[in-house]
Amino acid sequence: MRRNRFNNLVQGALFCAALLVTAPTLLAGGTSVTLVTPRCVTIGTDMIVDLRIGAGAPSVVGLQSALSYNGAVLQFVSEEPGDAPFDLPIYFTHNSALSNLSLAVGITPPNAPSAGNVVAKRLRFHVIGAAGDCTPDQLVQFRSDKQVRNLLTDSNGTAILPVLASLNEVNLGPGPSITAAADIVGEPPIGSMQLITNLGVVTASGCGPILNLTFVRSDGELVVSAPFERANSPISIVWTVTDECGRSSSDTQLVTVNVVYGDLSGNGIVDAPDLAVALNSWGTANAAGTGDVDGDGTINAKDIATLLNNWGSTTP
Ligand SMILES: [Ca+2]
Ligand SMILES: [Ca+2]
Repeated sequence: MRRNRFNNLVQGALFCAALLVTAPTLLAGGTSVTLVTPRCVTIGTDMIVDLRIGAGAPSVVGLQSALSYNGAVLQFVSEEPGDAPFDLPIYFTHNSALSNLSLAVGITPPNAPSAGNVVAKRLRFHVIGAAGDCTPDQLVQFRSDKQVRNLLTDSNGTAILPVLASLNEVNLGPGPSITAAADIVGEPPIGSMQLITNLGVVTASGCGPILNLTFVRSDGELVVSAPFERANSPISIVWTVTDECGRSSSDTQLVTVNVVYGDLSGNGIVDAPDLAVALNSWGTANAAGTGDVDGDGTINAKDIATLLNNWGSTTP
């Protein structure tokens, strides 16, 4: 089975919940910082910002950060501890008028320094306003401040440059959802073992504005509307939506070609008229699949053999 891109059948309720954007930023002093920020968030939800020190940091014992946030969208709620070994709050200030935060945390001596890959501090915000157009701006970002530099320190209090730190805003909004259309049971036209059918509407939601919709058909067809062959019935279609937060959800639709295998004449039994249809189409291929019992695109001895193998079978 192969995975196919399918970008134009998403209909129904789409809403903007969050948008993950990776924007490399370079601060003064060679500080290398990556912001991963959901620009779109749902009003009324909370958002957690992880202040994470990157992997491979050399013997860190302290972190100092100056941050600012978009006060039109976010309301600062609380500071929360990071993960071990960062157990030592040093200072924390919040200036609500300026939408600024300044903080420092550390490791209580004589505990061992950290090599990074750890969340040193968590910040909780409440979403009070719409983030607007989901363009790649950060809602929370490092601030340039002469008094409070963004830096990591070692056990001598010396700054470690480049700082390996990032802000990861964890979106707590609802994940994506997807609902495929109802299962289909259909009869192919007389003379054919293939069903051509409208699959209906797939409804998907998630953080946007762009949702990526893919499908996998169990018969390996790459075109979702390709005919469904009786030889492959029932055929499953697994629909998957992936939103801009990288989260996915799937739903399955089943298509059943409802005819006894080989009944080209449509009278409910595999019999002599079916043989006549196949022989009349011998050696040809046609888009409607007339006479093609096994669905391989040509009418030949294999179709006759399949007919004979099913001789006398009836539609239940
Ligand atoms: Ca028949
Ligand atoms: Ca055939």
